[in-house]
Amino acid sequence: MKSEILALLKKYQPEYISGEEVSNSLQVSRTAIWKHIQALREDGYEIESQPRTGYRLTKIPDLLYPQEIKNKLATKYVGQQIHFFKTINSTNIMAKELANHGAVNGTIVVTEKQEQGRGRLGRQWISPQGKGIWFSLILTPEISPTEAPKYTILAGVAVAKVINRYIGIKTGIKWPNDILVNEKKVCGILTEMNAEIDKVNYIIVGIGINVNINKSSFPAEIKDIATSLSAESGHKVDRVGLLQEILGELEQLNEQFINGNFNNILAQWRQLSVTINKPVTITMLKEQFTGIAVDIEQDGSLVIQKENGQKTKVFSGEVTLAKKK
Ligand code: BT5
Repeated sequence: MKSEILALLKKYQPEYISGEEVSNSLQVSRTAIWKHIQALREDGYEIESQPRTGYRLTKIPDLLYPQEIKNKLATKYVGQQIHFFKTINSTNIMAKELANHGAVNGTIVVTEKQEQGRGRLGRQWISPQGKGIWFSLILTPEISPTEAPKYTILAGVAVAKVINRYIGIKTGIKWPNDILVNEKKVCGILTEMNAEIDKVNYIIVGIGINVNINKSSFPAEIKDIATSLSAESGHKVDRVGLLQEILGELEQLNEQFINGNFNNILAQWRQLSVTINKPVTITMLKEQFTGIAVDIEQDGSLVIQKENGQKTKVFSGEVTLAKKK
């Protein structure tokens, strides 16, 4: 009922709607309406009330509420089920729990703040309150475990394309999972899976985007490597709108992938990549070498041409781009 009342208020915005009209169209008592209005106010919605005129919505809070994300969301399944938390340890951890309990394909977990946001290999992902988009998408494609890394590629393309289009600033993808603006990291992706030997049960695509973070508020350990969309564009970014665009793009690319068109996604990745044709240093767990990143393969691996001309495929590791002279 609360969300139906909210929907009515939005429909009438910026005008008033009378208590009587709400009561008639939703078949609910005036006292119940008042209680729901109070609850909406507690959620951060600003609603004016006038004795004979009724109610008027004057401000929607800057929060990633499911009802806001779902409002006019143009997807069939991605983001149609939303689990929202004001604070959580990590959306990837919660997404795994939900997937283990049968969450449907396309479910997302979204939060305002992560207390144990995670990067790869147990690294930390800094996720301050109300300033970013920290979310995880659960997908259940019928693929083999070797195909899972393709989801990092797919998600990178989705985020980079949307930032270019929606915010109008130029992004690049650094293999395997970083989205950069002006050579600094604005987004990281953590793809995890649950699988048997030859079948994926589910994929979790965790995406963290620094949206409205002041450069000065990044902690010392990342202030030289991180940036945010507001810092780069010079204006505050509408997080709900941005997330809706990303969910739409993720669904479209996922459809391409499951219909056998991963090549199309790879072609877009090559266009957006800041790694291809660049001198790079690759750091793996036990090894480090340099070369030119010449291509990305179907399996999501990066092809490096070493100085002796030999080509080698890299499946995981850290890429450092040579500094511009
Ligand atoms: C990543 O790991 O870049 C993957 C980050 C994925 C975060 C999302 S948020 C929603 C979901 N839930 C989670 O718990 N995680 C996912 P990696 O490539 O390992 O990079 C981690 C490194 O990036 C850290 O060691 C820092 O150097 C740096 N870093 C940490 N927080 C950052 C931030 N907010 N912005 C930019 N860089 C950051």
